[in-house]
Amino acid sequence: MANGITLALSKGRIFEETLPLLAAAGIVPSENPESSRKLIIGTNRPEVNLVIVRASDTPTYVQYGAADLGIAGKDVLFEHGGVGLYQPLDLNIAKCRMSVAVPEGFDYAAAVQRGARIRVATKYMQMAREHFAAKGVHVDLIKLYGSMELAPLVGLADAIVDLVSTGGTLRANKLVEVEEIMQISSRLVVNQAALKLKRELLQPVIEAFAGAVKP
Ligand code: PRT
Ligand code: MG
Repeated sequence: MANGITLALSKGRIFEETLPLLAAAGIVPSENPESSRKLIIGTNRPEVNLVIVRASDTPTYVQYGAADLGIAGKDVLFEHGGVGLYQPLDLNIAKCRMSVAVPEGFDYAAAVQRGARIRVATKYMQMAREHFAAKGVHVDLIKLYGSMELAPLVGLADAIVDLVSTGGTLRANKLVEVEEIMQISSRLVVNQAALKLKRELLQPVIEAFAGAVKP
């Protein structure tokens, strides 16, 4: 794939919401990763391939040049740190927010007020650490890899830091949002070396994406 370009995408919401952007760049995937088990997917353009990766792995593939470009959530980019990545565009897709949530009965404001140590379960250690440090709130962070909503229900944590979109998952587990940390959307990330070496292939894709971004 040295002569072409490789785009790293995760399946699910990012893949679905990227399809119209790809179409604007004249790129149509030959298979749907949801039904295919292939991890390398061709397109209508012989020089463009897609690689299907875990959402949190996208920045790593692009950082090391295994993919020339990719699409990743701000949450994922924040945890990765962004080393080696050029981030030319906010694509305004896969939107949600990073928030602090607690069980319905827990008085978060009072706990913060009296300077209690709060136990917080999250997959987003970097984001949580910086948020609470900036507020001067003492926390013990507990790293989880998923189903954060369960942690306060079984006494593992007082609070969680997680992504919220409709709020349905929080409601279903009797949790309430008490603080929004930041608005999240997905960005286009490009390998810095590839941008120089493959500019004539990458630049038109970046420009087509820019023209197709919805406000
Ligand atoms: O596979 P891996 O664990 O590495 O990643 P992932 O499961 O986070 O991937 P995926 O495909 O689910 O999410 C990819 C990106 O979509 C994330 O990095 C976010 O930037 C973005 N995104 C947008 C979301 C959501 N909305 C979202 N609602 N990612 C996750 N959620 C989850 C959230 O964690 C919670 O469990 O959905 C649940 C809440 O949804 P509501 O609608 O009930 O509030
Ligand atoms: Mg998920």
